[in-house]
Amino acid sequence: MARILGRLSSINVQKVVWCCDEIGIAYERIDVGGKFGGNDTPEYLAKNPTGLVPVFEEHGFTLPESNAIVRYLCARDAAGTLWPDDPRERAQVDRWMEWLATSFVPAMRDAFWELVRVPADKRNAAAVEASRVKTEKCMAALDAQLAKRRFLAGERFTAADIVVGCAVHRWLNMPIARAPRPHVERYYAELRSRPGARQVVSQPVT
Ligand SMILES: N[C@@H](CCC(=O)N[C@@H](CS)C(=O)NCC(=O)O)C(=O)O
Repeated sequence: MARILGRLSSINVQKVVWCCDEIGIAYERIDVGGKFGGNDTPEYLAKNPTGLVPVFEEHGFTLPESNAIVRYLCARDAAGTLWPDDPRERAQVDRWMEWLATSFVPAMRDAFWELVRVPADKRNAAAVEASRVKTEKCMAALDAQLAKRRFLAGERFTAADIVVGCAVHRWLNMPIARAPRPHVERYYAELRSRPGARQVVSQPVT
């Protein structure tokens, strides 16, 4: 059986869990990282020299990096649906996965860290505000896309919706003031109703 190494509170582990649940891949998930530790051992570093979670393992094949894992699993087991065959359609999926990794998650990082992980008396309010402003720009872009499309890359749910869905779940459940985004809220409600999303969307933001 496949193994996912990583704690479920990690957004990057969530992407892989949602992907496996969406496709119906059987796996065992092992808590690694954060308060569980285990990601600085020689054995773990041999699997992933960055020491970060997640790592996906199956039949002697080992792969770190959440977006690479999602791309691999979707290409292998969901080609033509979650990972379109047509290069132009697939590029639209990939483009939102890139945006998630290079824009949305970095924008949200400080607000998440300060409001969720740092004790109230030690928070950096300026960092939270800068992060909130950057994330709202990302949410405006997302809302504009979702005003025109049911899902990010069109009318069908794809790998892009898994990875961006994890970040939307985090942002909409963080203790922070947010501008109303009707199309994102409609989208999030639809994502939440998918059986494959259940583990991730029932996970509190911690
Ligand atoms: N680019 C990597 C980033 C992985 C990453 O930053 N993982 C964080 C958790 S979200 C981590 O391992 N933090 C250390 C820990 O949990 O101990 C990926 O997408 O998999």
